Amino acid sequence: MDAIKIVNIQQYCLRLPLVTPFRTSYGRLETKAFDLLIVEDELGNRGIGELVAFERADYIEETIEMSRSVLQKELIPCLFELDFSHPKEIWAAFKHTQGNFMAKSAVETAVWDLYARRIGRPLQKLFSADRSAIPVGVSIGVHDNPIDLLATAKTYVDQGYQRIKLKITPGNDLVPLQALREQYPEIQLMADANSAYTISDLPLFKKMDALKLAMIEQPFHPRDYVDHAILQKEIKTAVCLDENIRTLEDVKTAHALGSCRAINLKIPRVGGITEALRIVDFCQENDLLVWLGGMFESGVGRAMNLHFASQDCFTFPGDLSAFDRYFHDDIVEPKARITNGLLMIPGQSGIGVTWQEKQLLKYAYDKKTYRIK
Ligand code: OSB
Ligand code: MG
Repeated sequence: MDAIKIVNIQQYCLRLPLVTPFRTSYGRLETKAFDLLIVEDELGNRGIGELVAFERADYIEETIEMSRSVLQKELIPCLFELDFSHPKEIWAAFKHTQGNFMAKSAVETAVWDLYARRIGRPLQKLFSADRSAIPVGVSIGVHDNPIDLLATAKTYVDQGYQRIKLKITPGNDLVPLQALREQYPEIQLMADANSAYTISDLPLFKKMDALKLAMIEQPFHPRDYVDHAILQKEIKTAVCLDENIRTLEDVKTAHALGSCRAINLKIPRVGGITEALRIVDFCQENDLLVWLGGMFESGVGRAMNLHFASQDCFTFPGDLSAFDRYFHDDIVEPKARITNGLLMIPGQSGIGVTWQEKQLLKYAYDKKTYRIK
């Protein structure tokens, strides 16, 4: 194929209110801000990607304003200079920009979508995936009391979610997990601490070990590998890393030290699809359970996640929910809905969803255009 050239990028800055505020060990989220990047090639093909970074630096360091600045000053100029034949070349072209994984992912995933549309194939085929629907899980925020929590969980289980992840925070952990386990003796249940604990909480995690949890996600500091390894040796339950994992090198470190047995893989947190594919390969070769996480994506990020998670190796249900678990409305068609406990992979070419500018502008508070010089 001839060289592909990106000639134009449109950036829409949007906000969508959440259906219910989401509480974690680090805070409370009521509205999700995100940008959509629409890349256009020399033939007029288009692709779309989502910048999922948060407004506050509370989950990881990168904020949406930092991502926008790096996109404008480094990544977009770099992309305009590049002639490429396959989207996996983008990741290497960005090597002189350190970090800023979500910024990189926003354009890199847009180019993957453009490429798949350009060759007229669903994105999943580029990963040799062909499942048309996948089982999914739900991530539930911190609740004040177990009665409300059990009611929330029931609405999700009744809708067909096949796995529950509960956010825990010191003082609100063992009791709600026990309540969920009692109500659902067999369900795949796990906890996500978002780094709120230290190794001095080891006795607590030993108690959790009795609850047959599928895994405990990110109990300790986002830079810690040593204490996670100590914990993993002391408990039967798998430890899963989320915030720690930005690159394949981080996964190798975790594996070498025995810091975890599972990886929550988020494409934007590792800088895009190319790095995510390398991580999947490593995990499979080294017996690490890898599964797909989420960050309150809109329909664009979710469609991309669905295509990626349709690979056969993703056997553990991801943090991939129907649009209405997060938002009242969505900006793409078709909107993701649960049927028989499954989410469909949108089947058209690229990420398989379409967007209307009118729908983007309804939720946009800013818009920018970049053109090749
Ligand atoms: O820690 O996995 C996390 C959402 C935002 C940021 C971090 C996390 C999460 C979730 C929700 O757990 C996952 C989802 O359903 O999108
Ligand atoms: Mg997490």
